[in-house]
This record gives sequence, C-alpha cells and structure tokens, in this order.
Amino acid sequence: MSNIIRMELELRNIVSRFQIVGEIESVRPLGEGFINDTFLVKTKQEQTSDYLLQRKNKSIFKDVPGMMQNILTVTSHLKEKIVNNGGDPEREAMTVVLSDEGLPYFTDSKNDFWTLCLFIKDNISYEAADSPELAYAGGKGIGKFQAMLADLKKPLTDILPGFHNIRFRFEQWDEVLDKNPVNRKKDLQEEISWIEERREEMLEFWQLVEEGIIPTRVTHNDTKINNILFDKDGNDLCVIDLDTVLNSTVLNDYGDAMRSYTNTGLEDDENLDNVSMNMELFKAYTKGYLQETISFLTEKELEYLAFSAKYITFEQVLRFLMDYIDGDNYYKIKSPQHNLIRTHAQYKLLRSMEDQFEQMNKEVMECCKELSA
Ligand code: GN1
Ligand code: MG
Repeated sequence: MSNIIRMELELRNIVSRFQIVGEIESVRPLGEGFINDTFLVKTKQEQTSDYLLQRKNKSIFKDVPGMMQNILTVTSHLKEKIVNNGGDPEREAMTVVLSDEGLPYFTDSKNDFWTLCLFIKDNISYEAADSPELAYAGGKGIGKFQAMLADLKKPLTDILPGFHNIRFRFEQWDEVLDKNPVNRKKDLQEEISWIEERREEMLEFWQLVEEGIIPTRVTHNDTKINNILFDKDGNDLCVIDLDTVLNSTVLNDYGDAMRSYTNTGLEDDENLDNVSMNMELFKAYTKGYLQETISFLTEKELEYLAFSAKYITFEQVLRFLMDYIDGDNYYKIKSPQHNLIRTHAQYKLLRSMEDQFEQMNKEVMECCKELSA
C-alpha cells in the first residue's frame, strides 16, 4: 500500500470519529498554514456539507481543549447575533463539529489533537488584497467580528500567554540571543539592530495596554487576508481560523490586517522592490473597519490605530528573525533561509510604514471625521 493511500485511510478513520453527516468521499491536504495541518473532507452526497479537518500543532498549542472551548464560546455568541440579524449562522460563522464523545476535538493514539468544522461552500479566499474594494470588505469583516463580540463578557482562556505582547517577545528574544543555539548571530548584526532600535517605542505602546489605558477586548489575533472568506460578490462572509481568539487589544487585529492587506509584495518576497505599504489599500481597509467599530472604540484606541500597523509588523520581524536565530523551530520553512527572507521582507514593509506614518495618521483622522459628521 502506498504511503498516500495509507495516510488517507488513517485520515478517514479520524474523520469517522466525529459526528458527521454523509459518507466520506475523499480527504486531501489543503492550504499552506505555517502552524497546523489542514485537510478538506469531501462527502459523497450533494446535499451534505464538506468539512475541514485539522491536526493542531501541539508544540505551539499546549491547551487544545482550552482553545476549542474559546472557539465554541466565540462562535456561539456570533451565531446568536447572526440569527438575530437574519443572517445564516452556518455561513457567517465557523461551525465546530463534535466528536462521538461530544468533545470539540478527537485525540488519537499519538496524542495528536484533531478538530473538524463545516466547510463553507461558495466562498472566495485571497492571498493578497488586489483592490481597495476587497480591502474595504475585509475591514468591514473584522470590524463586524469585533463589534458582535464587544459584549461577550465571559473571559477567554489565555491559551497563548504573551502572544502579541512585545514585552514577552523581548524576553524570548533576549533568551534566544543569549543562547545563540546554531551560531547564526554573528552574521546578523544589522538585523539585530533593527529590533533593538525600536525596543523602547514598542514597549511604551504595550505599557498602555498593560495599564488598561488601551482596553482589552475579544480579538482574533491572526487577521491576515486569507483568514477571512468573501462571497462571490466580494462582500465579507466569514472570519475563519479562530485558533488564536484571545482577550487582548483590538488594535492588534487592525494592525495585523494592515501588515497583510497593504503589502504590495509577499510576506516572504525575495525581491524587496516588490514590498511596500499601499496607502489606497490602507485607506479602504480603515474605512470599512471604522464604519463597524467607531461606535465603541475609545479615543486612545483611535489615537494608536495607525501605530498598531507598525507594532504588529515589527513584532513579525522580531518573531521571524528570532526563529531563524533559534534554528527554525516555530514556523514551517520551505528553505534554510526562509525565516531570514521573511525577516527582510517584513522589515522592508515596516520601513515603508514608518516613511508614511504621518499620512497614515491623517487618513485615520479624516476617516473618523467623515464618520462622525
Ligand atoms: C502564523 O499558521 P498561520 O499562517 O495561521 C502565526 C501568526 C503569524 C503568521 C505569519 C499561532 O499563522 O501569528 O502572524 O503565521 N500563528 C501562530 O504569517 O503563531
Ligand atoms: Mg492562524
């Protein structure tokens, strides 16, 4: 039996441990996530849904039951809102499928955690925002997501302590640099200075979050464009990949989206000339986002909105470089230099944001004025 057939049989076995409707036709790898392994489960019958199967990365997610409980808390809150608004709760929010034992995951003999959710049909997903219209729809999508969750008071379990917390990231950074386990530090003096030069500025921002001057709410924490589905008309449909829903500042969601949507190149572009921040896309996303969120965001949040784009892009430069120095233990890589290539591309994006920062702030203020007129 070939390995591929054996693997598909194993996967079918796992799927059959969940409460699915219909018979399995095929289970095939899907997408290019850096963290989990994802498979599309097709069912034979026309009228039954297909499913998404995931093996969660257990070295990153140490508390998969906690994570899945967070996802259930968030999706049931969203579904209630969607139903009240006359929407379709199975298309506009993720639906977790329970295992035979009634749990939101299944654990196999290797102690791997598997999860299953409904596949949302007729959606379109993008790896890059190629038009202002799409950026605008993406902004509305995350804005609505945050708005619907603004009154969710039940605290979520902190399954990734310090996730977008730059103080924590600097602690990890200092440790990795100290250990220098694969002796890569010697060739990276310039890259390391990019991080050190911005240490104070980034910590100052995070202190506002620590002191509650910038509030903590329900946040997605991975708002790049491929984590939102659009419909055929280009409208936002559903926010997906809820692994990292946490209580944090909503600025991180906006900032991470800016990192992803406004980049004229790839996250790991080898040609740095391709990489820059596109102001038109920045404006369009900001407009969509603020239309949905201006009613509850505080003055302080608005003041730091543009800054959050720099903050998250900086964090990503740090995380890619740190993983490279650490010997590539966190992100999946496609070549030995991949994390360094990512570092350079994200740094180029950060520089472009820094160059345009004044204008970014102006656009946010303009947008606020228009919306409150
Ligand atoms: C990871 O696996 P993926 O692509 O959803 C990472 C994000 C990073 C992103 C970089 C849990 O997300 O924080 O921003 O890669 N997720 C985790 O593209 O670390
Ligand atoms: Mg993710």
